[in-house]
Amino acid sequence: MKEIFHSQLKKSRYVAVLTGAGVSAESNIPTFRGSGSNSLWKNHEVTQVACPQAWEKDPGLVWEFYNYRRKMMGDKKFNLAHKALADLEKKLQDQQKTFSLITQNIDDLHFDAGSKNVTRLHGSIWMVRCCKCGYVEKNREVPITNAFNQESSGEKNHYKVEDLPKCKQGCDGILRPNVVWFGESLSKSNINQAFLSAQNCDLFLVIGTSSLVQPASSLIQIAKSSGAKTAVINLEETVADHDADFVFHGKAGEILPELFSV
Ligand code: BV8
Ligand code: ZN
Repeated sequence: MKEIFHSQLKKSRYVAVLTGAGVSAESNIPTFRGSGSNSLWKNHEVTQVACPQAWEKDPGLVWEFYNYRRKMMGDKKFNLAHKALADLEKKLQDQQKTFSLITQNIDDLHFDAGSKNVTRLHGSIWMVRCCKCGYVEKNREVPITNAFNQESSGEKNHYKVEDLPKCKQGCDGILRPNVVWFGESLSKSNINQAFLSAQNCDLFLVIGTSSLVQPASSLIQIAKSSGAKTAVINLEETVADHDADFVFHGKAGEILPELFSV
């Protein structure tokens, strides 16, 4: 299987990649599903906190969730999986070939590893957006405001509006994480870029994702129906395996350096 994949990669002119939380697992960032994951936070399902309804009801709770994840992600480094993808992009560029990386992850570790052509389908945990004027800026402050210095007491609406980060453009709007919540649409430019990559590539790699979140997980079907060869690299079996031309089970940080060593 590896040899056939190597010859496929060698003759490929346009490689597109979709990554998920599994590529950051070896950087000690927990995944949402699968073994060793924890889709719960303080007994809240992630899909119940990372959504507009939760923001409407209790923005302080949503910020507590993101403050906790920013604190956990703040000192994490990219791993061999991120590095292998950045090296592959460089190699293909040197051969005048095309490489496009589409990620579902919001930790920005692909950028830290040196990847350049990255489409962040679900945004970045290190960007904030004003709910009033739409102003977007990078923000790496942990805690996000002093009020989040200590754990909440747990009762509803523990944090008040005055505790939340405010827009610095003078509109006094509240800042939210610039990520795509469940039930929110992805940015048109990002999803169009991702569809284009899936339609035009001749090799589509799906790495470290349970392939359950839409519309990201529809990309492999688009690639396949556009004639691309497809490969799934994941710690355990996923719903995308049965249709893929290549399947490699194991840790991305161990598999990718070998797979890309052509
Ligand atoms: C939308 C940012 C239109 C927030 C995230 C059909 C069509 C359209 C929409 C839907 C649909 N069906 C359902 C929906 C709704 C929903 C959805 O998909 N729900 C799921 C739960 C069923 N989709 C949406 O709401 C999307 N919006 O479609 O807009 C619309 C509008 C209104 C109403 C309806 C539709 C928006 C989705 C974006 C949500 N935001 N992130 C945040 O993170 O705080 S998604 C979130 O899940 C993360 O980004 C995460 O990356 C992502 C996907 O999960 P995975 O990356 O796959 O991670 P997971 O843990 O699941 O899997 C990791 C894998 O790695 C495992 O298989 C594991 O085995 C493996 N692994 C572990 N270690 C390793 C490893 N592999 C290799 N090496 C290792 N070492
Ligand atoms: Zn503003």
